[in-house]
Amino acid sequence: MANGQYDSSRGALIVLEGLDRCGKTSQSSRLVSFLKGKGFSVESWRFPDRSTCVGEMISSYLSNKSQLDDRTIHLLFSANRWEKRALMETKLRSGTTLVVDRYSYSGVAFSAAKGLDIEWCKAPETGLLAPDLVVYLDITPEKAAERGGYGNERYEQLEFQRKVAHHYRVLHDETWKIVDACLPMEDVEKQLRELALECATTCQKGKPLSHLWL
Ligand code: NYM
Ligand code: MG
Repeated sequence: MANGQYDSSRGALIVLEGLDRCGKTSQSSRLVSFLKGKGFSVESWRFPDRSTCVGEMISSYLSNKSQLDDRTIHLLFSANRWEKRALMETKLRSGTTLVVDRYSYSGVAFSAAKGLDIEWCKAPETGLLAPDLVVYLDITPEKAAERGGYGNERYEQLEFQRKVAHHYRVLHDETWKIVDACLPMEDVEKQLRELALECATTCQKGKPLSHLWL
């Protein structure tokens, strides 16, 4: 009988990353439905979580209703993850899988695209829970821009997205699963399902939780 908390069954932390308009949001809701259908307890999360006080400040910044210094907004995005960290751990340990639309990698890639030092950007993320799976929905900034256009939020501009794409390339490691986001939606969905199922099953068997940065 396992008595240590580290060898008990748990939910998986699955993160979807990518440029704006890469299809993360649609794919994450499809994936959640699929995993539910397979009998997993699963929730859909996203960062920024705009429902908190910190999230409201972020939302107001993104919609150009407020101005903030680049480092200040960076730390707010990070604080928005920290304020959800305890709940995240509770959910995972109680067996709920979380499919998360953006995480620390967005935090670093978007802020580094403004010229902030990448190591400085990573520092406040240290100690957050490490994802069990990072799927990068790969699309060129040009193709993403063709998809029904961007909204009016800050960062949703081709030139900026090119810099973000560059920083995702710098950040990624061999554990990331890269999925071609330009494939038909059903093909992207199928690849995500396979990756997520394998990951959720491994976590069910008691894979230990770990922390950023790996
Ligand atoms: N974003 C998101 C950041 O700049 N830093 C972060 O830590 C996170 C999580 O917020 N353009 C940016 C990326 C997006 C924007 O996210 C809003 P979304 O997924 O479009 O709501
Ligand atoms: Mg967006």
